[in-house]
Amino acid sequence: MKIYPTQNIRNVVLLGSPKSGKTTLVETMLYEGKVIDRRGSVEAKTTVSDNTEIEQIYQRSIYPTLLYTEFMDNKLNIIDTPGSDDFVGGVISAFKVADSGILVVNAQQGVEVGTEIFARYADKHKKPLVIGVNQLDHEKANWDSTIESLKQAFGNKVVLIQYPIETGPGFNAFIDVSKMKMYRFKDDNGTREELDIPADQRATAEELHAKLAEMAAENDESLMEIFFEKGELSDEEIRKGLRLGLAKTDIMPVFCLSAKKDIGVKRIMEFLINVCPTPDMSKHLLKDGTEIACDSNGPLSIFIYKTALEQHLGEVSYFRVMSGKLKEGDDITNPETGTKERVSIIYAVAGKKKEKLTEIVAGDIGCTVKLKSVKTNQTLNGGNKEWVFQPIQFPPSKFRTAIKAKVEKDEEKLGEILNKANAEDPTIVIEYSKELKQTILSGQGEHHINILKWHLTNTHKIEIDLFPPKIPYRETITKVAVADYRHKKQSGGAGQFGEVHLLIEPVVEGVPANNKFKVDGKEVVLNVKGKEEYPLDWGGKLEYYNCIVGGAIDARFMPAILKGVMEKMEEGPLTGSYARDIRVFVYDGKMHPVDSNEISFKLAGRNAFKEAFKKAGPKIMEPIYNVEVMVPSDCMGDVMSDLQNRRAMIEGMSSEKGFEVLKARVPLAELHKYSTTLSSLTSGRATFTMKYAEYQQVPAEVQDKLLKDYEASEKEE
Ligand SMILES: Nc1nc2c(ncn2[C@@H]2O[C@H](COP(=O)(O)OP(=O)(O)OP(=O)(O)O)[C@@H](O)[C@H]2O)c(=O)[nH]1
Ligand SMILES: [Mg+2]
Repeated sequence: MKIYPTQNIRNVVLLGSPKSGKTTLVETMLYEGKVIDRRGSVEAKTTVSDNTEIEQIYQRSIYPTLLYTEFMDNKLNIIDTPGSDDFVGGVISAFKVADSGILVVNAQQGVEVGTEIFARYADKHKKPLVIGVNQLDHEKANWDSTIESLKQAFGNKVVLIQYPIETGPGFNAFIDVSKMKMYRFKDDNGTREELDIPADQRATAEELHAKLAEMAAENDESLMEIFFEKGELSDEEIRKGLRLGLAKTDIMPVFCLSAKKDIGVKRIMEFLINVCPTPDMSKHLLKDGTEIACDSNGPLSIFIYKTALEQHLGEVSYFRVMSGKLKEGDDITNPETGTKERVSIIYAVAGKKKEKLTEIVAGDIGCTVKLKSVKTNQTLNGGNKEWVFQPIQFPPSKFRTAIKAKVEKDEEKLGEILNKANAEDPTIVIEYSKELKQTILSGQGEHHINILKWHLTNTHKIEIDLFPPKIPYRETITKVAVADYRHKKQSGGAGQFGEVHLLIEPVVEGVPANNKFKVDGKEVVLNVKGKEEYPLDWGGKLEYYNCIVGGAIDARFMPAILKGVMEKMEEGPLTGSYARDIRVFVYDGKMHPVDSNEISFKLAGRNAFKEAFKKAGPKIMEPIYNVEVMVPSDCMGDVMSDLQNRRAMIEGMSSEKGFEVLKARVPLAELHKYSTTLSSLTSGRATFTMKYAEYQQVPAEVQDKLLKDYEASEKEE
């Protein structure tokens, strides 16, 4: 393949709801670009893009796939992304390297929740979108309602470049109101005729053309002047206006497509080349905020946006050249780790098909293999450059599960593989929770995790169990209580003796500790001699007061008592969860001249604390999450009643362009597999986000159940 200069490269991400036809579209684009001479299909598991075993099993895209195609002396780097919300990480990483996108909309459905979500992400990343209304050949295709839903969702950004003469199986022609031509297709292989617009379509076409010219003109003053003067713009002027409007993400031009029948595909490719932004138009910032120009004569720098383990190749690193030129054999350095890497080979990529390049320039996307230690989101520079590009910001996870190898000897290997999985897909997060004593695996949804499970079983031959993760409950108290405990042991030689009297009360933020208390109706006054305050790793704090009078307990035993209390705070008296926000006043006790030692006081402190805790109106607290659900209006009732069954507090509802946005606070304990339920309630048409909010006391019946469960599990052990 020849070396394409920056101006002749277009980087385009394909986005859209599941099954809208992205993979089929890129297949046809490769065919039009003569990268392949026969088109495969998703059903036959023969597409270039969905080339992994797991994608073929599920007949859907799972990974973002890079595919080049050559057209009109330009190189198009297309990134085909998965439509399912579970794999959104791949879409987000594609935004980092693409300069524009095609939002593929299924003409059977019109705008779906997924369409809207991806458009939002594109907006956030300031990437212009072209809309491809696909599947117009399908008998259920509905052009008018699709356009209506597009206008509802994206308002007056939507501008028609084309419209079909007929939809359904008879779809074989559309009017292009930019070129003012009709394109008619003779076969399913993209053979087209360019014809004059038939008389009965002229009025509609002219009206839409005028609208298009006006929208194009609005992006530039000189165009505006021409438009007012002549009431018209030339083809070239319309292109210029659209190019400006697209770059500002002010317009979303709409095209007609049947990816399957190769109708409209060539025309959208021409538009990508003639009008869509070139790589040097995107802004790329370093971590320190400096903007780096995409200049092939600048210093060499590449950004790794994806890594993957591929058959026959090993570790493959996908990158965009951010600046300069990368040549075969170049040495580049990772400024963050100091690691030097040699690029022994460079490939242009069309899925599995890799075409060797001797050089690749700024703005182009490719891959290399066998780098020593490169991860997604890293920058590699030539010379001594210290450039580090801003990393891709992956969305927080919304599905948690505990994971364990079925046989213990696999645990170590499992850990290694999971760490690698995270390096390849940063939306897979692994964390060992010391508190829960579980390895917690998080991802974007159950399907996301199941794909990983499939790889563990099939690729790595490790059998695992997935099970609901424990909830990080907290324990606290609600009132004052006292307790005393004598630890005494007389066995053979030296005995053990320690007696501790203590009082506990809840820490209430903003209410300082007092020395007067009411305990069981009696007034108690303590003589506070010292106070220590300990913020706790798991949130909240412990305040520890020394109120000993008359030397009842030696000062040297006070740390041991604290240690005992702390041990019980770490394994709360109710359910073994962390305790928080408690004041402990040690006010009396007894020593033995010979038998008292630290261990005795630690045990006495621990047990006195435990007894007092149980009398002090103990409560279990649970983590509450802010949940925001985006749901089509017709599913609202089901989603709402499901949330209510999850002890949700509905906080608000608002309508947004055909969807309802529901805000609620939901206990984490009730959110297990929420993404799966939501998906089945709405046939995958809804989405949600969740974010930790605060700890709240659990309702009485939940507390009772937790206490019983804990008791039972203690007995078992
Ligand atoms: N009739 C018709 N069917 C199409 C067209 N494009 C795609 N399909 C079919 O729609 C289904 C989904 O197509 P894909 O290309 O896998 O869709 P996708 O958007 O890549 O789906 P995900 O990867 O799951 O997000 C397949 O059965 C295709 O054959 C089209 O233009 N017309
Ligand atoms: Mg696909």
